[in-house]
Amino acid sequence: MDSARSRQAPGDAPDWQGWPPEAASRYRDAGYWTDELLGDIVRRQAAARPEATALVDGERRWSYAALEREIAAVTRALHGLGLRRGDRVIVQLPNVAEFVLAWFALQRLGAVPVHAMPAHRRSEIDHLARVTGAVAYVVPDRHARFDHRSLAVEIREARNAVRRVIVVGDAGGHPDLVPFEALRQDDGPPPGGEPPDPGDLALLLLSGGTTGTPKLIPRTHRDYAYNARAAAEICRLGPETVYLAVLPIAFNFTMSCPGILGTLRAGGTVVLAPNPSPATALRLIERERVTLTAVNPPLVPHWLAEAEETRPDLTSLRVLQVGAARLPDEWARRIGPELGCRLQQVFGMAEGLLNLTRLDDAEEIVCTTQGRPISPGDEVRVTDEDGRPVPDGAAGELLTRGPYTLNGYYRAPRHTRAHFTEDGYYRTGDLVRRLPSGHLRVVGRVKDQINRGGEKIDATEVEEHLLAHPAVASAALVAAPDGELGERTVAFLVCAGPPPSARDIAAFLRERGVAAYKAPDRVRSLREMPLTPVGKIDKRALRALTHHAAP
Ligand code: OOB
Repeated sequence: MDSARSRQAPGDAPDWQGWPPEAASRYRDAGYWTDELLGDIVRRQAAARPEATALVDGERRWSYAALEREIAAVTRALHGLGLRRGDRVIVQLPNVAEFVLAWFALQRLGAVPVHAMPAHRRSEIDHLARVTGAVAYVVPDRHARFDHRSLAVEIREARNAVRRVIVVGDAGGHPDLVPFEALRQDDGPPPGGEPPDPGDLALLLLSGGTTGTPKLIPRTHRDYAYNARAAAEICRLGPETVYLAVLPIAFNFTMSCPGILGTLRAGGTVVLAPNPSPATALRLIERERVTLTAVNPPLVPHWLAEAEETRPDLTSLRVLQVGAARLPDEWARRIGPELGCRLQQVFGMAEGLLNLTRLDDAEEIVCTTQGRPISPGDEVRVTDEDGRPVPDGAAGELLTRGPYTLNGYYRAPRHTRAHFTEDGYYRTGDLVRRLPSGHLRVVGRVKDQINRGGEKIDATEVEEHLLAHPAVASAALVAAPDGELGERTVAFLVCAGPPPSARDIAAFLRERGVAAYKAPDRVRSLREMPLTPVGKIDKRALRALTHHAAP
């Protein structure tokens, strides 16, 4: 069954909507969908090339055979903790090997990792726990000067369903926290239990969101495996590939575009960067002879400056992928000459559709477009405000459906209805121009979202928090253009008394458990909000004001 899937009582709404049967058989016939399970990726390579290096994390290195042994151990241990097929598990880890171990172990059990970002705090995690009914939560001890153990204990107290908290690092002897180390020691026969079906829910990704709270994106074994495979073919990955994971592993870009899954599927080596600093990354490229890596646009000028200054040996690097936000054409043109590698632009979304420039595209296309869809099965429409297709070259909203694009959000039927057409196209909210070659240029956005250098901020979500501030009577968050990040956030507030400063607001949001990157970069107070003729806050007028906003 490929349509609606549910583990709920009959009569309840399904958790998520799968592909219509007609599309599903088309994708199978075309060979996009196979019966490959995500949990088998490492197992297969361990049989083919046991000695080859699969994973590098600092001084720790795993051959495929060693990685396979560890994944098997963690799988048994998680089974021993009671995790079963269909269980949701929040994984909030930085780029450490344990992410990879836990993720594949969960796949083997048919359990579903929920990809939280390391920067998420109580507000976001509590929401994920509530919506998914997660039964476990995997955290680091501390990361980026934040103690995740105390947050985990809080979540466990608030959400009864969260029975297990697993800590990578020092669990501090806390009785409710299971040290990850204990899972790695396990040995014995493989756990029994029903294996997952390729059409099962395999993971839940977070959407940038557009209406209040982050929405969850259901991805199945077959669509996610296809995503990784198709991207890996275009990037020509093979056993000689060495991929450096710079951006968070939890991000779809890093995980499967082609990222970690594409590289491991091809028998290559994945190297984890402990932080996104250019010095760290460039040293790792030199030391590990990295051939492919991926960054967001704000990192590009820093990489160029670092390379110029320290002159590392980057001769191994074949391709630098850049995506998640619009890369300015001028930066794009500097990458080839200054880093000595090929640029690949990546325009993707957790919801599915992935666009890549090709390795043999003309220089001009690579520097000025954000790529074209990776699959012949991707259907793309560019439409005007009334939903009518616009001619090539004209700007319009990008709509899409295809073999690895969702058909609806997880447990969010109302949101789903608002973001899909009758005939199943996902409304991306991105404004693009399509060239006759099929390449897309991203020229704007119709969704109420701010893209802060690749980090997506849902305006409504932040506005709801701002309105909870006692001094704030009305609030609107908009993007202001920024030379470094592309966009920064400006909060316009109408206040009853003295307006809070940006620092006051940041402290207030932190207190509410909101991730720090969502705090407005600037706060401006207004006597009243500009309104549209129908009485909504006029964000266009506010955006115009940001050009004069004092820092
Ligand atoms: C990636 O995924 P998300 O889910 O964090 O964000 C998706 C949104 C897109 O709808 C678009 O608004 C924006 O991010 N975006 C870009 C872009 N790549 C993504 N806007 C302009 N130029 C680009 N190259 O961001 C993502 C997922 C997989 C691979 C790469 C990025």
